[in-house]
Amino acid sequence: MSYKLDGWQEPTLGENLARAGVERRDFLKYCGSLAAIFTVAPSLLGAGNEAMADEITGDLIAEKLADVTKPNVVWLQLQECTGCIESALRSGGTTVEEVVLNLLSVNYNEAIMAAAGDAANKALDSTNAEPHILVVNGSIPVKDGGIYCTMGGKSAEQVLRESAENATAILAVGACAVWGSVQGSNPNPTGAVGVDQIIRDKPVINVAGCPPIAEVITATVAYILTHESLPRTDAEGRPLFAYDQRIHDSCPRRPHFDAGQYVRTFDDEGSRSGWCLYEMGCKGPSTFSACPIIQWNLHTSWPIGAGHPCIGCTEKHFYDRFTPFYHALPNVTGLGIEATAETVGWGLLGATVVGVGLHAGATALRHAAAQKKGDEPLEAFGDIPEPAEPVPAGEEPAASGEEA
Ligand code: FSX
Repeated sequence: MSYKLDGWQEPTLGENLARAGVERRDFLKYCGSLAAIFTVAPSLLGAGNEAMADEITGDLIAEKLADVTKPNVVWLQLQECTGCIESALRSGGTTVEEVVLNLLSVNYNEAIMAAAGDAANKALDSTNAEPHILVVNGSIPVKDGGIYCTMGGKSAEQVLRESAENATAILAVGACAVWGSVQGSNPNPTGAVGVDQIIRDKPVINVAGCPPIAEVITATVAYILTHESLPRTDAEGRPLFAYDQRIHDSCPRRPHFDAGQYVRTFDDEGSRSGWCLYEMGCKGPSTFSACPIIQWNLHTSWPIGAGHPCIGCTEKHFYDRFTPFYHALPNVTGLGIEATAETVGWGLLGATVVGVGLHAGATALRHAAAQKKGDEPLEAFGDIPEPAEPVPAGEEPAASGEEA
């Protein structure tokens, strides 16, 4: 299925870049970073297609992106906090990224457009009448006739259905648009649901997170524009290039988990030494996202990097499943696979080296099995290593001997 839109308007991105005085070198650098995101998870290519990984280069993306002409976009803000569009608008600090965002002709967005009233409604109607990309932030309330979120006298559900009709690609951006998020949590007073619970006759790409990583939002858009197809997704509709890896497997605090070194209070010695946040409620062992790799604010930091446990916001119904956030996950699968490797892993897997690769492989198998069952359970896989005493600040914690 092709997602190339008829009637896209000139000029091309390449022409826009030239007019904006953006150097080709900077554009190539940006495209190189996109290529890196697309290949975060080479496994997304699937068996027999591994060679394609070499084809996803910055040069190729630059070539394709430069030829793209402005697609029209309807970007809806439904029940949400505007954090997602804040994230998207602050996706980078370079002129190139600004121009790439300007590549989209966002004809309707409640948060940033100047138009109001009838003019805004007309902009929405006229864009909806033609092929366009639909981006949705926020959940859709379906209780009580949808009265909890209305625009121009129409319910959010009605606006969504009308906007989806001629859409050639639909992106649900943020946990709210994907699963309903906090509003959709028990007792869900507004009957909040995600986009793919309303739009069932077209694929919906779920860019999960509260908010999603800015680069993942723009990379998903760039992927569609350059590939003229939708990215491959997991069972939850999330693009595999960004949601194929478990946070726990790439976490820089992982050696401390392996060594049984846990933070127990936010200001203890373990906290100051950067130990594992599992006992503080970290949901990294049950959460799939590229957070440790891409991070936020131009790779400045990320929640776990800043010393806060992951709350699992890229996972389905994370608020109902993962609260209280500061309680340790019960019987978490994967916790202790290293600790039990000597008693289980060696014999079971016949390996001579147990490291993250093996761990990730075991995780992938379990994840795939869980996906087949339709949901990702809170996992129960192994024993939790005995906690070690925190070391004083400034001293190196003992390493487990295994690579993170
Ligand atoms: Fe939800 Fe987004 Fe969290 Fe907020 O649009 S995913 S509450 S960051 O803003 O929808």
